[in-house]
Amino acid sequence: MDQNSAVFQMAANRLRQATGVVVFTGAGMSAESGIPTFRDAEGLWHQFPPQRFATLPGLLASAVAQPRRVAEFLIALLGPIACARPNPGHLAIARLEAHKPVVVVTQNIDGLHQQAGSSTVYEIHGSMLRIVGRGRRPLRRLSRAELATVVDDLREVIGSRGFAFPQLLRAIEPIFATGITHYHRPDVVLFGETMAEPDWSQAITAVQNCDCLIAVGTSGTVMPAAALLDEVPQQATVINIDPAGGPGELQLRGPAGTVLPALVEAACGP
Ligand code: BV8
Repeated sequence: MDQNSAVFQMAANRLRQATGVVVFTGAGMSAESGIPTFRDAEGLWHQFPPQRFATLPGLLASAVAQPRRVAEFLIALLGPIACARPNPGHLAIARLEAHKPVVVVTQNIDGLHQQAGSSTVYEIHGSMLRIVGRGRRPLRRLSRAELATVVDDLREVIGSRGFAFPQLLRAIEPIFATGITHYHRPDVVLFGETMAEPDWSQAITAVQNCDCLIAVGTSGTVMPAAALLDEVPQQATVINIDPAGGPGELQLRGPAGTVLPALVEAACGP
C-alpha cells in the first residue's frame, strides 16, 4: 500500500473530515490474528461446506453421521479464536475513537474489537464468547481459556477408539447441550438463522447516519450483512481495505494490520 498515493491521501483526508465513522469488518480483519477467513484459498468453507457445517440442521446431521468431521470443524473454527489477540488493525480502530465517534459493525464472532478497546461494537452474526439458551436468552460469557479447554478436549477424544456422537456431545458440553430440560449453544448466527438483534437494527441505523464507512476484510458474499452498504448515504465516503479489493469508492489494497494503522495515523496523527 503506497501511503503517498493519491487514493491513500484522499482516504486520509476524508477520514480526518468525517464526523461519524462506521467500520464494517469481515473475516479478513482477523486474518492477521491467526483466524482463517472463510473463502480465501485455505478458508474454512473450502474444507467444511457451510450447508453441512454452518446451518443448525446440517451441523446436527453431520454430528450424528460424521462426528469426527464435526470435531475437526470445531477445532478449526474455535482453536484460532481461543488463542487470538487483537492485531494492529483492531488497535488502530480503537485508537480512532479518541478523535471521532466510531461504530464497529462486525460479521466476526471472535470478540477481538472489544478486546482491542472499541467501545461500540455491533456483532451482527453474534459471538462465540457468549452462551445462550432457548430463544437466545443470554446465559453467560465464555472466556478464551474455556474455549481452549473445549478445543483441547476435542483434540484428545477425536483420536480415541469408538469416537462417536455421544463422545462428541460430552466434549462440547460447555458450549452446546440439547435436551428436554436443558439447552444451550453459542450466541452465533448460522446460515438460515435471523440476524443478531438489537445489533442488526442498530447497525443499519449507524450506517444510515455515517459520513464515512470503512469496509475491512469482507468478500461481501453473505446476506443480508453485505446489503448494509446499500444503506450508506449518497454523500458518504466508502473506503475499502482488502488485498483483493472490494466494494467502495476508495480502494486501499493491503492487509488490515498494515493499512489501518497507517490510515488512522495519516488522518489523526500518531
Ligand atoms: C438470514 C457465523 C434469513 C458462523 C456466518 C440473499 C441472497 C442470497 C443468500 C441469502 C440472502 N438472504 C439470506 C441468504 C442466505 C444466507 C447467505 O447469505 N448465504 C450466502 C452464502 C449466499 N444468509 C443467511 O442465512 C443469514 N440469515 O438471511 O436469515 C431469515 C429470515 C427469517 C427467518 C429465518 C432466516 C445469516 C448469515 C450469517 C451466517 N453466519 N457466520 C461463523 O462465523 O462461523 S457467515 C460467515 O461469513 C462469517 O460470519 C463471515 O464473516 C461471513 C462473511 O464472510 P467474510 O467475513 O466476508 O469472509 P470471507 O472469507 O468471505 O472474505 C474474507 C475477505 O477478507 C476477502 O475479501 C479477503 O480478500 C480479505 N482478506 C484476507 N486477508 C486479509 C483480508 N482483508 C484485510 N486484511 C487481511 N489481512
